[in-house]
Amino acid sequence: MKRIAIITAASLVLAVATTAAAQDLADGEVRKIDKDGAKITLKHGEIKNLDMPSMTMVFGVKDKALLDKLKAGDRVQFKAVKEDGKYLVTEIVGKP
Ligand SMILES: [Cu+2]
Repeated sequence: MKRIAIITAASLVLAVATTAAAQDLADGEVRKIDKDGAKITLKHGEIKNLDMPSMTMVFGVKDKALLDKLKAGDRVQFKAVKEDGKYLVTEIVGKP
């Protein structure tokens, strides 16, 4: 009985680690673009790497060029990080 519990725990840890790497990109929908301010408002799904539930919020962007081809209403996948207490989008991928 004890052995089964240990094996189960080990596979759970492995599954969580694998999931974290594969799901670095979060789903989002563009609500607002502020190019001058280098900001984007996104309605986003769960962001696993930030341990954040879905919500609508403003992110800074690492590079203003990320906003070039985006407009409100676009569905995207993006990567966000927390840097110096601020949430920053570092990568945005359009969704077909
Ligand atoms: Cu959020």
